[in-house]
Amino acid sequence: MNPFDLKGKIALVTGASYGIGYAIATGLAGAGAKIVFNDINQDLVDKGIAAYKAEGIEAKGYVCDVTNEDQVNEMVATIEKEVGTIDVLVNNAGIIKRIPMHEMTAAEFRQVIDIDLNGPFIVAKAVIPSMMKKRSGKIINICSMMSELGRETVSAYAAAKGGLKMLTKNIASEYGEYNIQCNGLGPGYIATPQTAPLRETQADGSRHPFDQFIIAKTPAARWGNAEDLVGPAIFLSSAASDFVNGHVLYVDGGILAYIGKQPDRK
Ligand code: NAP
Ligand code: GCO
Repeated sequence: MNPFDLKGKIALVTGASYGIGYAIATGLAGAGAKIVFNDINQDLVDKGIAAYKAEGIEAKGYVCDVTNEDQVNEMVATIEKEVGTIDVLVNNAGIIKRIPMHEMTAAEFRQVIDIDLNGPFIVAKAVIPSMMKKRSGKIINICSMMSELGRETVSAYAAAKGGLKMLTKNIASEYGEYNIQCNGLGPGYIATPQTAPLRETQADGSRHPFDQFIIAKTPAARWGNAEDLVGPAIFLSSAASDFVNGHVLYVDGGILAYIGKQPDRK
């Protein structure tokens, strides 16, 4: 029996029209899962469905704001009626606001916390009852380097992702007896639209200072690609991880292990 086989499983990936969510969903489909996903508006959902179809994946897409409990409950009920019980939830939807904390408004802080922390709570809460009945389920929360580290301008995001790490451990603790495993996936710095501003080529043609910084901080000496997350996501979604619970698997090229390259060392 192949422990990584997802045939017969239904996986919900939030915010998965593109970016990391899309790559993870495509990978889970490649391992045999049926993909359902949501995004914030119909235009994104339609684009996502078309992109999955181009990959030969018949994904079902739903318009749903993960911060809206009524929308989430309706989406989960519709999926359970139209497709079946959700076996795997990947809480991927998220935003970041890069603003110095003393300039950030409370409303901006709350918006990041709402999407990046309250959203995963709301969606996990909606899928857990059916997983409890089935006595089986996988919940994967997309954490971050900022679940462990801080940096300038990302106070709200770090607070949310730090909280998401602890929400992951608490879901693991509270629902492990129902054979539900909840783990985090902690991407390092990944080349997606969300990090595009950090990789922009400068007017003089040089690399963005932050781009150079990340290369020096990463033993792999490169930014990650969304595809680097697929294998770890399949692992955490499959029987291969049935005794892995409450863990955050960092997929960061080694950033968290490394003090960083000495500036003048070639
Ligand atoms: P992305 O390119 O910005 O994609 C995020 C997706 O989530 C977008 O489709 C976005 O829709 C959607 N979304 C935003 N708010 C939503 C809401 N309220 N309800 C439903 N969907 C919503 O981001 P990404 O780089 O793929 O990141 C995906 C996840 O990985 C995020 O949780 C992020 O924090 C995390 N992460 C990213 C990196 C990285 O380096 N890229 C590293 C570590 C962790 P819109 O297009 O409308 O915004
Ligand atoms: C930033 C980046 C990071 C990445 C990711 C790192 O501004 O520092 O956006 O936060 O998105 O979360 O793991």
